[in-house]
Amino acid sequence: MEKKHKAGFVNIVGNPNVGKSTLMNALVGEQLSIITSKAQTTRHRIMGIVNGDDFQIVYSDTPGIVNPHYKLHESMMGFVDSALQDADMFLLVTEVGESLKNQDILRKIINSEVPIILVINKIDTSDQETILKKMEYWQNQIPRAIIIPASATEKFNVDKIFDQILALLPENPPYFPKDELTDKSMRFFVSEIVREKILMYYQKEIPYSTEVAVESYKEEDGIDKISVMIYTERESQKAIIIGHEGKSLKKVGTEARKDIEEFTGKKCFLQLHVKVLKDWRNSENALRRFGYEN
Ligand SMILES: Nc1nc2c(ncn2[C@@H]2O[C@H](COP(=O)(O)OP(=O)(O)O)[C@@H](O)[C@H]2O)c(=O)[nH]1
Ligand SMILES: [Mg+2]
Repeated sequence: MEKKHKAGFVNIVGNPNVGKSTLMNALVGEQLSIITSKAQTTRHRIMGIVNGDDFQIVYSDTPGIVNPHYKLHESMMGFVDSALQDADMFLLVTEVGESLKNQDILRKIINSEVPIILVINKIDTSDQETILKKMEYWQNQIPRAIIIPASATEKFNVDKIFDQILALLPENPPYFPKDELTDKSMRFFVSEIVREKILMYYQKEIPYSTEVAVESYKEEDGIDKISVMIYTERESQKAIIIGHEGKSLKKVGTEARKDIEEFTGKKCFLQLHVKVLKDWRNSENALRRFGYEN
């Protein structure tokens, strides 16, 4: 008799900076989502697919829940909303110091009909007593949740989360071809890698007022030639991105190129340009062009 096939959408949601992207990368075994210590690193819904002979898990990493101040944020929360709608189960990620905040989105998750695995992440920064108390706290808050303490960076209990997901996965045919790893293109990952370097090397509002788009992507024999545009909201920000004698931009380019080459396994010629696009965070046209449609 043929074994039944399981498949489902496992949607990873939670507050900013709790380790959602780190956890998805650990579960998928690939660096699909960029990770930094800054909030709002993730701006899109990014799928990471794990395939087995008789199962397919479609993870979705999502932006951390924020109160929208810009149209950009509204669109980011639109991605979270889409993840609320098609989830077969939630990985609700919290960190060890965190308690329940009264947010709409969290309420919707708690009141939904699908299973919740509540991850208490970053337990490497805590102690046994605190962790046990936190587990009890969450079990009282969300009685139907399965609580798993974990450390995404130390890969502690990631296997346990995986086993639990597999146990809860519904019977379904695969949603995507079995050799697919993600729903996103190489162009998307290149722009994310460049954005990660900007988040790492610039301070204050610079990373938040910056967007990155691939202008052209030519695959040639043994080398990819990629041209990337960095958009800022103001001239002053553009000057900061470029830096004295272009040194800052050069560093972004060098570091991004290394990561892109590691990701593709191929040599890369990366060109970076900077342009001002006034108030792009509040412009519907610009946001659409940058792929923030939901
Ligand atoms: N100590 C510790 N730090 C973590 C852990 N998981 C993630 N982080 C860090 O938390 C920060 C935010 O991680 P990220 O995955 O981008 O969080 P997200 O905003 O929820 O996607 C980064 O600096 C991570 O290195 C963990 O298990 N332990
Ligand atoms: Mg993230």
